[in-house]
This record gives sequence, C-alpha cells and structure tokens, in this order.
Amino acid sequence: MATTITITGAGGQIGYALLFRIAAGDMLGPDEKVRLRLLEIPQGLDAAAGAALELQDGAFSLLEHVEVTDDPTVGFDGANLALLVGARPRGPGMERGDLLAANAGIFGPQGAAIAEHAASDVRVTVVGNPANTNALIAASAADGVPAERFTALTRLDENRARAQLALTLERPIDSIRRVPIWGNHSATQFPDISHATVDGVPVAEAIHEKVGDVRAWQEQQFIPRVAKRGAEIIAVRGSSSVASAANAAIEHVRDWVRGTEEWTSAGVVSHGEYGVPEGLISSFPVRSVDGAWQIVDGLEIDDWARARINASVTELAEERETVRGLGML
Ligand code: NAX
Repeated sequence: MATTITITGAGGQIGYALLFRIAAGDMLGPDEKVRLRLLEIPQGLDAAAGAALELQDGAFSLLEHVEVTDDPTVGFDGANLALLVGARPRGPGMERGDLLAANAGIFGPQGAAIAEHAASDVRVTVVGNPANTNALIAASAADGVPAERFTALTRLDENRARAQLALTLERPIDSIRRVPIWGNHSATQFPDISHATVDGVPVAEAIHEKVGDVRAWQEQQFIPRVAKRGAEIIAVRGSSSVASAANAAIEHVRDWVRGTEEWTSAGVVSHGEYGVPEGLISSFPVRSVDGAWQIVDGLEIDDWARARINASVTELAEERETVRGLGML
C-alpha cells in the first residue's frame, strides 16, 4: 500500500523543494510508494499543476499518483501524512492579530477537513507560519483526531543551531547531538546547548575552550544567530529559506514515521511538561518511538534556561489568547 501525502501550498517555493525529494524516497525510504495530493488555492493551481507535470517527467518509480486540487475535501482524502505549508504571509501594515486571524481562517477549515476526510492514522506537520499556533488551530478544529497528531516544524531551527555549533567548534555536523529548541518557531525560540554534546563531550566545555564566556556567547551570538537566521537568509539570498526548510520538513516526517535513536525537536502538544501550559503546541526535545513523539523527560533546567523557555512559551500563550479572543478556538 502506498502512503498518501497531502502537501498544501504545493505550488509555492517550499512545496517545489519538497515534492521531488518525497517522490525520490528521501522522506519515507526507497521501498515506500507515495501518492501525492497537491492542495492549493485557485491562484496557486497553475504552479502546482506545473510541478505535477515535472513530477511525471521525473519518472520516479516510487510515485504512484499525483492529484492537484483546490478542494480540501479532495486534497485531504485518505491522507496518511499532511504537510501544511501554505499560509497567509504577513502583508504590509498587517498587525500580529490580523495575521493570526487570517491564518486561523485557513488552518481551522483545514483541520476540520482533515478530521473528516483523512485516513485514521493521519499525522500532520505544520510548516506555514505562525507554525505553532496554526497547528494548534488545526488540531482544535479536527474533532476526533488526537492533538498528538498535529505538530509544528522546528527542526529547521535545530538544524541551524547544530550547524552553528559545528562551525564554531570546527567539528563535523554529526558529532553534535542533543540541541533542542524550546518554545515558539519565532525570534523568542530557545536553542538549548545545556544538554548538547560534541563527540560525547559537553558542548558547553568545548565552547568555553573556544570562546571563554559561554553565557555571553549564547546571549550575544549563538541564540540571535539561530533565532534570526531566517532574516539573514532573506538579506543574503533575497528570498526566504526554502530548500533548508523542505529538508527539515522531510527529516521531521521521516523521524516521526521511522523513529529516532537520538533526541530531536518538534512542536508538539503540551500536557504540562516542563511547566508549559497544557494544550499549547510548543517545541520540546523529543524522541520518536513507535510512530509517536515522546517528550524527553527529566532534564534539568537552570534558572537562566527556564526564563528563556518561559519567554517563548508566554508568546505562545498570548497567540492562543489572541486567537481565542477572535472566537477562532
Ligand atoms: P510561498 O509563498 O512560495 O508559497 C506558499 C503557497 O501556499 C502559495 O503557492 C500559496 O498559493 C499557497 N497557499 C496559500 N494559502 C493556501 C491555502 N489556504 N491552501 C493551500 N495553499 C495555500 O511560501 P513558501 O516560501 O513556500 O513558505 C511557505 C510557508 O512556510 C510560509 O508561511 C513561511 O513563513 C513558512 N516557513 C516556515 C518555516 C519553518 O521552519 N516552520 C521555515 C521556512 C518558511 O519561512
């Protein structure tokens, strides 16, 4: 049986970077056939249809079927996996509340359509920003689907953090482990090195040898570099992160489906872990076990890290309040 994968915003930039890698087996492996459903809004249909033609021309042996549609009931029909990439970007003069409301108008109906039409094992990954709150809105609208099946992508932030550590320490990327992102996929996120290792040695010790004051380096260089990397990419490239975002989404879904040996990061629903208010979709250190994310428990959090986590989680709680205030939760 093939896996049915719905990609919303499939006519956009990240969609274009995702589709061919999924068809090539990068997400689910070389033995898993895939059926793709490309869900767009009317203005994006041509771009998605063009990508579908190119998918044909890729002659991918794993690709069984491609459907392009602007109808969510068709788009989510039988979906085992959904990547919600399409979102309303912030326009000129748009306030934060306007942005949340516009996206609630997208992710609420999509959550409801997922509940009604997707497969019973559906797993949803929200990429479109504001990703955590969009995931929360979709989960709330998806009656009967466990909230644990709705996640927000923070893997790109983790990859950015690991890459910065590898560059600073002049070590290979795979030597760097356990660098969770906490909180919101936004500038308040907290990339946490307190549990991280480089070749089994605490990262903090290795950083201390390189730069001296680890705390100052985190506050002045590492955290801002990671949290503002999206803006840096826009400034240098003239366009937002695309291939790295698609890569992170592929890794997120791959790990969710196939399991992890090491920790990673994902925005998942809180049951009150680490003091994060219940119901928020916050990034945590997670493992994937038997097809489900588990929050890594028992980590010691010092006061400085606690304040950072709280600041980001407070932002998430405020976003939830805004959406509630608009009657959209
Ligand atoms: P694009 O503007 O290139 O593509 C978005 C596509 O979504 C368009 O084709 C549009 O027609 C479609 N769309 C809009 N509303 C839709 C709806 N209701 N149903 C279906 N499709 C819809 O943006 P792109 O560069 O692909 O980025 C997509 C989203 O990813 C943005 O919200 C962006 O902010 C977010 N990102 C999230 C990241 C993360 O780590 N979570 C990192 C990268 C990126 O910034």
